[in-house]
Amino acid sequence: MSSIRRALLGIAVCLLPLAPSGAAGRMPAGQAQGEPTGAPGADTKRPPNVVIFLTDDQGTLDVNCYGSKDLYTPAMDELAKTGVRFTQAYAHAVCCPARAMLLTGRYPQRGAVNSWTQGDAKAGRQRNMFLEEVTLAEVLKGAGYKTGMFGKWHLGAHPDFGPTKQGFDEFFGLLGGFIDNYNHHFLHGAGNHDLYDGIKEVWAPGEYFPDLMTARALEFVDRNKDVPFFLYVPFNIPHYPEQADAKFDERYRDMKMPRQAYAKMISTTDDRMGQIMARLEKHGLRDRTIILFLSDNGHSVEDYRISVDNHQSGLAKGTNYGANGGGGNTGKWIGQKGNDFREGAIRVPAIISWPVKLPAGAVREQAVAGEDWFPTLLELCGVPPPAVKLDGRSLVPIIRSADAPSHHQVMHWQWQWFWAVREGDWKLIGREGKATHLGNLADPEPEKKNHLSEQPELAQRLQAVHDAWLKEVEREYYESHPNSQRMY
Ligand SMILES: [Ca+2]
Repeated sequence: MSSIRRALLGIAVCLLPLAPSGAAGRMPAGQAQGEPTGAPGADTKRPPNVVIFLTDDQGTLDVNCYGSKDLYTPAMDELAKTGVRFTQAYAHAVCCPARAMLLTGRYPQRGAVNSWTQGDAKAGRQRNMFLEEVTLAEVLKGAGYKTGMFGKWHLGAHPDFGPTKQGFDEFFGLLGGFIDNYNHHFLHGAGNHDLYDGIKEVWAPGEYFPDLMTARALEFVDRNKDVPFFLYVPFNIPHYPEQADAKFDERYRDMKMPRQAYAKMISTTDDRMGQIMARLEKHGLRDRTIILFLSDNGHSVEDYRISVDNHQSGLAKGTNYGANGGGGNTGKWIGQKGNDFREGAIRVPAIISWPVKLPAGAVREQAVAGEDWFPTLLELCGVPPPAVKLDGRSLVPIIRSADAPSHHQVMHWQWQWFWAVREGDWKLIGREGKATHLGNLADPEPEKKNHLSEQPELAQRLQAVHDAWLKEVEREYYESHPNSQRMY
C-alpha cells in the first residue's frame, strides 16, 4: 500500500468515531435527531448496510417500471415501489469506466480507466485501474464494514490490482469483461479461463455462474447479518452469452428474437436480485439496508463467433456466442453500448431504496452522474468521504426533493479517443480533436438531427469546454503516474 493511500484511508478511519450513523454533523437523510436507525430494537449506532446491484448491458428502458410492458422484472419493480427511481441517470458507454466511476466517485480517466482494463490474470501486468484510487469498499471497510464482492470486476486482471487489493475482504467471480456461464472462459480472441476466489483461480465446469455468484452473496449476507456490510453484486448478465435460466422459456415463448433472448436474460438477472433481496428480508435487514440498482451502460447490439481453432474454452471455431444482435428498448432515445455517447448508450435504469428512511415510489428527473453514487452512499451511511478530489456530488438533496436542481450543468464522458460533453439539452460528440455530432435532447426525435453545421459557434464553445476538461484529467493522470502508459 502506498504512503498516500495509507494516509487517505487513515483520515477516514480517524474521523470514524466522530460519525457513527449520523451522530456528528452528517445525518442520514430523513433521520431526525434521536430517531432510531434500523429495525425496531436494533442497535441504534449501527450504520446501514449497502447493497449495490450493478447489471451488465441492461438498456435504458429495459425494466417494466421504466415503461417496458413486455418484461418480467418483479425485483427491480419492487425497488421502484420502495425507493426513488431516476429517469435521467447516466453511467458510461461501456463496462470499465462505468465501474470506475461508481466505485471511486471520480472520472474514470483519473484512475487510468480510459481503455480496456482486462486480460488473462496469468499473462502478466496489463492495464489496471490505479491502485491509489480510493474505492467505496476501502472507505466503508475503514469505517468498520465487512465488504464482499461477487460477480464481475473489469478494472484490471492482475492479482496485484484486483478487488481484494481495493478494499474487498472477499471476492468471487470474473476479472474481465464476460464469460461463458458454464465453462467460465472469456470468449473473445483465443479465450482464457476467468473464475477467481480472491486471487486464486478456481474451476467449476458445468456450473451456472449466476447461481455460483448468487450463492456466495447469500452466504455473505447470512454470515454478516449482525454487522454492517457492503455487498457489491456486479452481475455479468444480461450481457452475452445469452444463456438464460430455462424457467423463463415459457413466459417469453411468443416474443420475437432478438428481444426474446435478451428478455430471458433480464428476468434471470432480476430473479437472482430477488433471491438476495429475499434473504435480506428473511434476516429482518431490509429496513436497515440501502439498495442501489443500476446498469453500467446501454443495451448491446453485438454478435460474435469463436474466431480461432483450438479455442481455450473448447468451443469450436464458428460457435456463435453473441448477443443475438440487440433486443434493447430505448424508447425515443437512440444509441447503444459502445463508441457512442447518444442517450441509448449512457442513460440507464437507476433506483435507490432504503425503506422508512428515503421516499418510496418516487421518481426523479434530474440529470445524475455515475460519479454521484459514491458520495451519496457515504452521506447516507454517515461515513466521511476520503480526502481525494471527487467529481460526483451527493444526491441526497435530489433524493429528498423533485425540485432540487441537478448538480451538473455540464457533463463529460470519454472512452479511448471518443468523447461527449453535455450542456443543457445540447450534447456534442467527437473523436479526438474533432466534433462529429451536435444533438439536442429536446428535439422531437432526440439526437437524430446533427446541428453541427447550423451551430458552429455553439459546437466550438462546447469543444473548448471538453478540451479544458480533458486537459485537467490528463494532467492529473500524468502527474500522479509520470511513467504510466499513454491514456489512450
Ligand atoms: Ca456492460
